[in-house]
Amino acid sequence: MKNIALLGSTGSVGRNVLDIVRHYPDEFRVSAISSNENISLLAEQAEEFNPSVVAIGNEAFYPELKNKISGDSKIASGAESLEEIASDDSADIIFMAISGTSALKPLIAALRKGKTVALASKEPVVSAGMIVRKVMEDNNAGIIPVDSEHSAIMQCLSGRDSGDVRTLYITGSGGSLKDKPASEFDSLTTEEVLNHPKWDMGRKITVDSATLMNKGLEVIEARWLFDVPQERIKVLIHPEAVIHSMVEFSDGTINAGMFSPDMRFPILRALAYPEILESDLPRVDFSMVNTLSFQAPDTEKFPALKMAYDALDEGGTVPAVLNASNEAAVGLFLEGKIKFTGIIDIVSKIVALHNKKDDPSLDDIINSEKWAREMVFKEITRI
Ligand code: MN3
Repeated sequence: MKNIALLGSTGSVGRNVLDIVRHYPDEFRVSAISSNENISLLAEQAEEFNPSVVAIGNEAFYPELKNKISGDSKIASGAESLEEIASDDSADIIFMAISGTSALKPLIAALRKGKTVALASKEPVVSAGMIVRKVMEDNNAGIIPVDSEHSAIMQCLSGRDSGDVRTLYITGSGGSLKDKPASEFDSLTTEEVLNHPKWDMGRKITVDSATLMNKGLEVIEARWLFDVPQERIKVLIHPEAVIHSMVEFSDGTINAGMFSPDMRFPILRALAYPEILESDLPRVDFSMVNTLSFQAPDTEKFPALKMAYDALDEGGTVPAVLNASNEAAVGLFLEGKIKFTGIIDIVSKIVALHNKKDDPSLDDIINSEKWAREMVFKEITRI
């Protein structure tokens, strides 16, 4: 029986994790859950899974949550409570499904304790990849990727290290705007952007898929998770979304990681790792897949991808600024405060304004992210 501390239990990934746990009552137990502010769902989940700890990130919701929970779970609140859960000794796996930059401190706390982390949150690895890698290695901790592309890469590598890798191919379906002409981008509504053809995901990541920033962030994520330099990481648009990434080895052979586009596959892989558990998840039916096609991404129409490679080349605090300004700008787009094209305009402006710091500390990363978010808000109050 594995104890799972689940950070971000009410989001799209978190709900899928609980769905897997429900199907394997003899394998997994949920020891802790957390949400930022969705107290009604959090209370329901506490009722069903009876975790030892229930944490609410936003302290203002603590009294209301306490009223709603009748069981004997301990109720915690605030950002520190997430770090506590992340470093809890009774948990065998820390499952991080918090979206955005708030995942950074809990991730570092878990790695410092030598924990195994199932990581669905890509942002902390994007912002602080070099530090995350070092803390992981220094403390003999482990990260099992849950992002589908990186889960597929892990599947392809099957234990081999980066020394045997020639190229990592990260595939992507192309997002909701693949076939829309760029001339229409200015007038896109949030609904049009959120209408993803293949994956059902949270709102932030769906917007990132539309700009292709998501692939850019995944390139940065892969660079640090697998210790492969960016020149060896390529992005391919693969609309059928059957192959989730590929690894070409130095002898020229290639492994492809395939499964139906359903987050529960990488989640189950991560929870069961290094075992493989029997599942009844929807299989790939090759009689229905007539073609597997691949295209190079259109970097003129979607400049975000090049911005991500450039941020890796620049290094230091630049990826953190790219990540945080993107997160803030996407938030503004979702609130209807800026146009779709405003996202990338703002991000490139803030990255260009940033005075980077080389060899940053964790505090430098956090401060650069804070600076980037403030700059985004300044930018729109000027408009
Ligand atoms: Mn992904």
